Amino acid sequence: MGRLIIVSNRVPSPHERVQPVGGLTVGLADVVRGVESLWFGWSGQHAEGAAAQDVTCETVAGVTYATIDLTSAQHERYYEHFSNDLIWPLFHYRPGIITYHRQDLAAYYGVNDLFADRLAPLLRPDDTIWVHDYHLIPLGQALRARGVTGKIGFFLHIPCPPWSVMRVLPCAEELLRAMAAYDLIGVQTDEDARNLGECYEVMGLDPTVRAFPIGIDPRGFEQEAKDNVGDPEVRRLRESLRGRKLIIGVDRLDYSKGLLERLHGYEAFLKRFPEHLRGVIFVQIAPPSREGVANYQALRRELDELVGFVNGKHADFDWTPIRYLTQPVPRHLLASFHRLADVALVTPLRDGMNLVAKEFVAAQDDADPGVLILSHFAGAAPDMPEALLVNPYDTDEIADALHQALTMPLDARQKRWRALRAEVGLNTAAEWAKRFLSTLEASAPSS
Ligand code: ADQ
Repeated sequence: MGRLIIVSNRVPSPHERVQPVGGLTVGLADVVRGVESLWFGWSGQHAEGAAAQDVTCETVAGVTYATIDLTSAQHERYYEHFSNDLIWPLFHYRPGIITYHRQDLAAYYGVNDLFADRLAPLLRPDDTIWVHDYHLIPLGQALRARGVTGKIGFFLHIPCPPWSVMRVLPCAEELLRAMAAYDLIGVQTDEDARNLGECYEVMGLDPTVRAFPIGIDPRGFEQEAKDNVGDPEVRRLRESLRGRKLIIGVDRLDYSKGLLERLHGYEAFLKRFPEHLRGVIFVQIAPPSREGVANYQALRRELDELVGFVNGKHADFDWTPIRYLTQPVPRHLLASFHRLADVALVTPLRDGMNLVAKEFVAAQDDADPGVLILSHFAGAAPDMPEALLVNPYDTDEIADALHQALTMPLDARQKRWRALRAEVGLNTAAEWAKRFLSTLEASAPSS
């Protein structure tokens, strides 16, 4: 095999290059070990004028990171508008909140063409190219137009809706036709694969679409959780609980994660099961993301208000039911926080996979495992039936699940956790990447 070329909107930050975090960077770090690799994408920086579009290269531990800057106009139209205010909500089954402008579509193609222009000269004929996510759907086609002949695969990290939702996108057929230029299209779940297959059937196309559910590095995360339980910050959390049960939520502040619905569910739980009042603490960690997008700003205001309302209504002078943190928490602390928790609330309204559910499972231990409450609408749900599965729109179902989790006997918790841990241990990030790449290598060459 020649080199492996990874392309994603954002290239890992210099810190992540040395110590990879998150499913994607960890999974790929394992695959790129021993293979000559290049990772291409946006630097995360803004710069104006022609200089912004020059490629900067840095090699760390055998991987070359090649980045370009974007102008603030490109960033706004390609990233904030088209990618995150149109494709993201639509693919998460939310056509009611999309915004579409033709100029944004033009900017989206413009940045994909720019990526192709800058990447093509760096390529060799036997390179294998793996493009990631919804920001870069037309990149494969753009590379082909520039004479690139090697294998090019694409992985969609977010859900894929059925044709009846997809067709709301004014440029749906154009984008799907562009996506069909890849030799292999990977999605998270069988449902996503069926939905995309249906779209292509309507269009009379038949590209290769397969499900490759992404995983985590469970041993690494478990180790991190164990290694840091003695950390002063983790001790501070433990001591502050004073024997109360800990319910944890960890998400990017995003409407797809069902944070408002989760808080309503927790409030219903406090009302219906008053025996738990003062006996539990819900720590929700939700650092803001995509703050330039209006829907995210509105959600943040609503969350501030709802947390204040629930705390004001149910708190006592020596107990507050919700601790709500919008500052990011370092990953090693997060792992140990998960380990301390008795229950994790993972209730997205729709999620490609949801790695937090898997991380919570990896961080627990057999002696006294916590319980995972998981939305049916997370891509992780079909493979995690031993979680307490809930419909996040049903606040009473969340309330019931919380009560069930907090009162579940040890042997039942162990039984569920062992099955979940086995699944998380089998389907790792490294396995995911290997499966995708070997299927890509075996795929028929594109015409
Ligand atoms: P995300 O929407 O970002 O990813 P998710 O998979 O849950 O969602 O999380 C990604 C990572 O970010 C996890 O490793 C998690 O620990 C970390 N993270 C999340 N919230 C955090 C917080 N508050 N503080 C610190 N770290 C936090 C997209 C798709 C998902 C899919 C992934 C991978 O939306 O459905 O699972 O890609 O394919």
